[in-house]
Amino acid sequence: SLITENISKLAHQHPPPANHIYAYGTAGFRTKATVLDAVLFRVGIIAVFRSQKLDGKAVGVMVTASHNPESDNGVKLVDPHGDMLDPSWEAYATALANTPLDSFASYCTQLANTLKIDLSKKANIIIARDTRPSGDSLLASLKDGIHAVNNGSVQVEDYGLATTPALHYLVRATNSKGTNDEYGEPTINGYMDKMVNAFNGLVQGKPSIAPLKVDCANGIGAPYIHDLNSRLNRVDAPLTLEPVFDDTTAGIGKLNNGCGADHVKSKQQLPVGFSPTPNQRCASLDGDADRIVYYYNDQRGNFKLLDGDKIASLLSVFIIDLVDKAGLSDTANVGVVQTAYANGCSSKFINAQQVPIKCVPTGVKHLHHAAQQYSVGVYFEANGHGTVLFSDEFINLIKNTVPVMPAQQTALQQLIALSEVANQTVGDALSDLLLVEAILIQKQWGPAEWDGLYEDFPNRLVKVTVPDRTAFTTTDAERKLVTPADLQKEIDGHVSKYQDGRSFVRPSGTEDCVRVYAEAQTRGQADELAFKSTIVRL
Ligand code: NG1
Ligand code: ZN
Repeated sequence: SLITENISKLAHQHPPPANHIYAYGTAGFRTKATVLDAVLFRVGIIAVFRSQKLDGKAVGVMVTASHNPESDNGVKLVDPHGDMLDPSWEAYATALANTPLDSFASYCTQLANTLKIDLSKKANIIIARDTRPSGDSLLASLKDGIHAVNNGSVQVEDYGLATTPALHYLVRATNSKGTNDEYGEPTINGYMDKMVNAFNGLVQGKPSIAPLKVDCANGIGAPYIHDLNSRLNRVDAPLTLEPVFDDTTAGIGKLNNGCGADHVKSKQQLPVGFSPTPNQRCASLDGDADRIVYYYNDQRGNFKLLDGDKIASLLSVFIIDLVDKAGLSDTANVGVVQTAYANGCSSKFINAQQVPIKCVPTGVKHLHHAAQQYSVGVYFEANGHGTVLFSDEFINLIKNTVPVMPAQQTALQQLIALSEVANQTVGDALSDLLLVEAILIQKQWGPAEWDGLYEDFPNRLVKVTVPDRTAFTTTDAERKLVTPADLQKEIDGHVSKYQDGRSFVRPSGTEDCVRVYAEAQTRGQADELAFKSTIVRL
């Protein structure tokens, strides 16, 4: 057919490198930018298929490698509701990426047949990228793929440079426009306005708090934080943002380099060359602004991290209190979703607030899915990726509850505002920042007061290269190894010697390594336990 010929012709302009195997993992395809050209072309095709399969609903494609080095890049697909690509389609994407050039076009038509996709249908693809220098040409390859299956009714909306969560928002807003549950105006302005207006409702008239230093990882977060700050100024909000590491000049190697959320969280250190004054509140975003961690130096100059677990704790305490004041504790269930990497002290703290915790395997889609089971589901990875999901039933409940007291009315209004600040599609550094700041403003708290909710167990995360990471399989939300046989027993043996000790080993879903995690009561013990788990015949 014409389309097969067209695909074949264009596919040959985007040949895959020899002997390279790709996998659509927890973060889509992600690797060195130099080997991604063919992948982007092919993702363009699968995006059109996905949209056609879903009656032309808009599907998103984000070109980013998040917190990875500037020379990496990646691509992930966003489903019409604004969430991650349906897992069954991850396999089709992987298969398409790995098909040899000569059989590629026929494989595409075969896949379309199997999936009963009508190639004459319309499709709508929304695309964006982060600030990486490779982004421009990869976006061009993506568009080539989209147009390879263009039947004349394939529509592409290119938002250029945008954050990952903004793209998720745009997809959901586009598809819900004109329906009963419109998500918001499908523009970047609409995205910002929705958050800022709701934030303003939460903090209006409250005394301002100290400015927040925001490390933008020299990425796409930088223009967004500048924009957010001017909007806050315009509405006279009690908050000012001071962006640092906001140089987005592409190709000079600054992105995520010595700064950003991943640097701060994994090194448990300040960005390089950054010296905040004692008790100054600071936050770091990652390269596509879907993660955020907070931190400060205490009076004695000790570095203190306020990671995803501390954010989840702050949020859940605040929300539980509001639900209580709204008189809905008996009808609504609030829950927290974490992964094995959540600090044991955070789990203890949250449990002590009578909030149930669910532990799920690493990967946003698992957290998001689990959080959807609650009226209000707070989910966070320790690394700072997370958000708060509000169920439709709960939103209806708070909108339809008639308050009998002013305090109840305020609580109901605040819950509605929170649901509008919180990105309902994916973890969002800007939205999370506004959620945290709204609570700190209401409580008039500095970072030390927030930190005082509980004290973390010292912990260590180590990367270990092994001959074959697929030999490592896990159970119990990745907290226990099933294979290699007997390894878990040895780890358990070590763990049992430490009070409050916890350690586990799991294969990474994004890098060719296994990760070893350990926590214990003291820094020395955590390091020792991590070391022992590392030498357990890995
Ligand atoms: P892997 O490589 O599977 O550990 C990492 C992060 C995840 C998640 C994904 C996707 C850690 C320990 N792991 O996964 O939390 O963010 O990348 O980006 O932080
Ligand atoms: Zn990211």
